[in-house]
Amino acid sequence: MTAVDLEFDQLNSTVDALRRSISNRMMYGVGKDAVTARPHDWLHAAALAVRDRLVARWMKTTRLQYEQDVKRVYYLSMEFLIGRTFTNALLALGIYEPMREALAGLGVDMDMLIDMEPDAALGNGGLGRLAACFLDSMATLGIPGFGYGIRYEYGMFRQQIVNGEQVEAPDYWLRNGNAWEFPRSEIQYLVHFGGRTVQRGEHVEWIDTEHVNAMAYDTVIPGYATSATNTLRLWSARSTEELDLSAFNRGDYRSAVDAKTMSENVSRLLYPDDSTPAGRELRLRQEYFFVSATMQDLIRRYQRTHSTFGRFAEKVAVHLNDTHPVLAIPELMRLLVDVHHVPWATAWKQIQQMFSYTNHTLMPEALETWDVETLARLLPRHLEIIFEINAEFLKHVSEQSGHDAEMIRRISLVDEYGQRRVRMAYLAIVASHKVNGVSKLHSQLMTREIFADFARVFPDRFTNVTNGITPRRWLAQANPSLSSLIDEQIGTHWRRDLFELEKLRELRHDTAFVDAFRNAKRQNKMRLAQLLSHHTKVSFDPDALFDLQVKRIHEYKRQLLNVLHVIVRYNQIRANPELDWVPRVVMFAGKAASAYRMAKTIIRLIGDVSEKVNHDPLIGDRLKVVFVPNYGVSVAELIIPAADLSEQISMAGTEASGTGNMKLALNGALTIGTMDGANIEICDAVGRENIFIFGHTADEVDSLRATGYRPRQIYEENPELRMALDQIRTGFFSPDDPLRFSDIFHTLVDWGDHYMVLADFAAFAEAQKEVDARFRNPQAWAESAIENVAGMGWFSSDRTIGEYAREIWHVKPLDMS
Ligand code: 26V
Repeated sequence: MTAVDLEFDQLNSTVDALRRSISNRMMYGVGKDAVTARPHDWLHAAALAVRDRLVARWMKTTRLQYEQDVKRVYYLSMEFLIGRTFTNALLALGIYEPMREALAGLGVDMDMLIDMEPDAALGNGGLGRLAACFLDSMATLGIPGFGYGIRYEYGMFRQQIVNGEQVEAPDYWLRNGNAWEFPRSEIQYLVHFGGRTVQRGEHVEWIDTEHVNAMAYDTVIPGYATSATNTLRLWSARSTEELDLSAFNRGDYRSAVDAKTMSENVSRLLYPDDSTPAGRELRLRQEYFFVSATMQDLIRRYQRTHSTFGRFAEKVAVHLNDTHPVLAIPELMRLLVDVHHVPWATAWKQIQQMFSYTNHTLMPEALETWDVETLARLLPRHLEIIFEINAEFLKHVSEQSGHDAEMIRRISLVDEYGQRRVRMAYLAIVASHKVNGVSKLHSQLMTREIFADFARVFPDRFTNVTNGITPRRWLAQANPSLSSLIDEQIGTHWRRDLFELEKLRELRHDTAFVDAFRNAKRQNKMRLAQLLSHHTKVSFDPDALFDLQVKRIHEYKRQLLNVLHVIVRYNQIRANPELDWVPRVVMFAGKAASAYRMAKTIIRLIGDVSEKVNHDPLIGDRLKVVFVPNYGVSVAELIIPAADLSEQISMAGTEASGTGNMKLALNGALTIGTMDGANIEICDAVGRENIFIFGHTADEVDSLRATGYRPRQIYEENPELRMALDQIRTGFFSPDDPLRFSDIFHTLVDWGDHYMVLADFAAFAEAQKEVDARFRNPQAWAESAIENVAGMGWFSSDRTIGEYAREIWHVKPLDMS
């Protein structure tokens, strides 16, 4: 920051200045008198006062970007799981304490305001939260970047547990307005659907379409301790139809608004399903809606300072967060070729230089395809363009590697078996100069399995960039007790350079530090225990081992493995209550996709097991089981700092990376995990002796499957496991409905146990014994926990974004001086 900026910031950061701003914003922004203001009004006024302070930085950044004619990154994502903004912005600006005082001076409790802000939950899980961490890091590093997505009116559903079952409630997060966004009614683009194409002279025209307007809403993304900021631009659908007045006058109110409502449905709702390519047509409309507006917007921005497309690829990088924005490729081709009359070959070359793509999952059912008929009806011109790209690509491949008809069929962008479908991931690969996976293992498996043919055709295209998380939100903000201790020891710079945490390693034998470290954890556990007791009417011992599995509910993540172990443990304690058990609180949290039956049954099982265990007088504090409802960013911020143990137990080869694993380790939890995703890299970083690794590796999973996996045999040969499974099957936990969980039993024992829960059970139980043994020795446990925190430098999303910027986007930080 320059001296002038600093002085300006300091003037604005005093308690007095803040108090004046809040009062002003209450009066002129909210339009209320402090005397009648309600809590929401205070939140709004305070947020506006904070936002005002961001705007000066924002404008400066934008001005410098134009002056330096920088290359910009367009990060396209259907999801941004931002969470709350208030605390994050206060910390970025360095005005957290002054704001607290200013509000107190006005008679307002800041903690109450913080808890009132709704989460911006515009994402499902890992992929959406990663996008949010990336925005934070891009801004902090001064990388000129824009997030582009959809301003869903309804975000991720709120999860309620009613009689043990997940019930989804709509999340109307905009109910009380959103102080952080700037509506840009002057920035609107027409997005077309349907119609047909005609050849006019040399050019193709797309005509007879229906359309909807995409209107921009901008949110400032502050960088931490820098005046650099970025922009998150989200599109909202606005009808091009006015109200049908004659219908209205006839009293036909429904049809008067129907057309308008229908077209505006495009940005109504986030698809709350990350396991099936759901929602079909409306989902496709969403995808096209957002990329069309985004491509029009980036062309307009480029053209403000350039009169030809000659330097387009030098100035623009487009990143596809998974395949959901892949239609940006044919859309940009269409705009360049049909509208701006750039020659096809030139346009295609530029696109290949500009685009890059991240794959986030190997699960075959999550790989997007769209059927040719639907595309032909909704986006006829794009389908033509895709066919053309495919023809050229297949020609290139057959020239290169001969006419291997089988190979050509396999890699065609159009799957010709049965109903013809376009494979969106393949289109992304062909159009991108770089394709990356999100952990070392995932990137390897990607080129060995799902994209093996492409890796042979384009060997230099595939790369790895291991995920990361922002230390600002996930340590500084979520865990003030630990971060203030770290500040005392090594200063505050770790927020910008997470490798600084390595300095903690040498403190692991320093008794004063170890005590303080344990005390910080204990404080977090007490806070959580109180909250949970309040909600569940069950008491939790803050000295018990807090064991957390928090993530979407999915069979591959194997919450069932964890539950089975809980049941076995429960039976063991009942059989031998006199033994010296390490007391544990096992917590689960996570949402199930609304149509995913098995995931919902798993939630039900956790609930039924916890009912039984928590109310069994023989058990007492030795074992407690909790399902924490409505897992999301804010709940994560509350519970992750309280964890002792982090469960990362997916079947090896299924979890692309995981990012919760990083958040938990950064907050001093030890991991029990398989050699999957980023767990492998976490193991390298923290040391094999500070993590509990168990189970089949990805290669072992393959060979076990190849030689014939027989789960029933395991069931028959392991009496403890058999008892637990029989209890599930016979209604021990669901006496009111004994067959409730019989599908779980059969899935594991008779129907192939696809995710090899039983194959890893014994090893998991052994590893859990080691966990207990380590926990009995508080000194040893604390040392390992410190090693975990100290080793997390690599997992900062600043490191991740640095790699993307250098290796993939070829962009440099803005010069802020
Ligand atoms: C698919 C779909 C299909 C249509 C409906 C909505 C929807 C939403 C998301 C997805 C794909 C989910 C993929 C995903 O979240 N992958 C996770 O990405 C994380 C960040 O890279 C990674 O850490 C996790 O391991 C991976 O599961």
